[in-house]
Amino acid sequence: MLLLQFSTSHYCRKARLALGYKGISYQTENLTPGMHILRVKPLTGLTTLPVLLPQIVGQPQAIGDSTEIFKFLETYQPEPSLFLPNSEQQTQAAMLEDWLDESIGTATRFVYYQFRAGEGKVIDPSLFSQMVIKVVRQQYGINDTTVELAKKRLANALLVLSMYWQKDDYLVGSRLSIADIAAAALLSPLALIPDYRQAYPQIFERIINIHQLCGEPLPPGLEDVGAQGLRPIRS
Ligand SMILES: N[C@@H](CCC(=O)N[C@@H](CS)C(=O)NCC(=O)O)C(=O)O
Repeated sequence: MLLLQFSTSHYCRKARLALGYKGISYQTENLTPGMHILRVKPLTGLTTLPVLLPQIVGQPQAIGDSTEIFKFLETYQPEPSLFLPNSEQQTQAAMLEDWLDESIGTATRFVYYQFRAGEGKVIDPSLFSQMVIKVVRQQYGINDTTVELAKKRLANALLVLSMYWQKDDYLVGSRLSIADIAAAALLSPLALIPDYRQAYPQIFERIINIHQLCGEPLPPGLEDVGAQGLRPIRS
């Protein structure tokens, strides 16, 4: 299988976590933002990444959108399952995943690019990096006002997710689901922002655990913490 991705995208990380959890071997092709449309739109009709190309006879040529990739992977290789056996719990996990995709992943993007353009400029002050950040900010309408709204949305989400993850190791049910994977991927850009790291240590502990369960390298900002070893998820 081939995963078309932006190497730094948190939605592409989400797809990699699922592939890793299922132990499916795949290759990645990193696309250049802007130019990616030429490759992706004829395949899916969408402009977004990730896109999975199964490259297997009898399977679809291309699957766009991380949620659709989850569904495909679950049918293609049911075990280990990312869908919960209890249908009520699976519906709840799917609702959480959708909320994380549509609302929280976007809020993370706003807060992250605001940080990278300001306080976090030192991470990569190069002209190229700052130019990419500027284009992304324009593309998504990221400015002081929209960032403040995103921060409020995120604060609420982090409170709720901390509560869920503190009560149980998993957001829904008693094993890893699409909700945990979506949360781990879509909150991961916050690992580079000191305020979030200090305020929500247990969230980042969970993000590390989930990456380890999925065999996915840790996101920027967590590599060193991960090496020290954190409390494992209870079995
Ligand atoms: N709902 C989509 C969102 C994916 C998404 O927003 N991808 C961004 C990268 S993080 C993208 O491809 N943006 C480029 C564009 O919209 O042209 C999914 O889950 O796959």
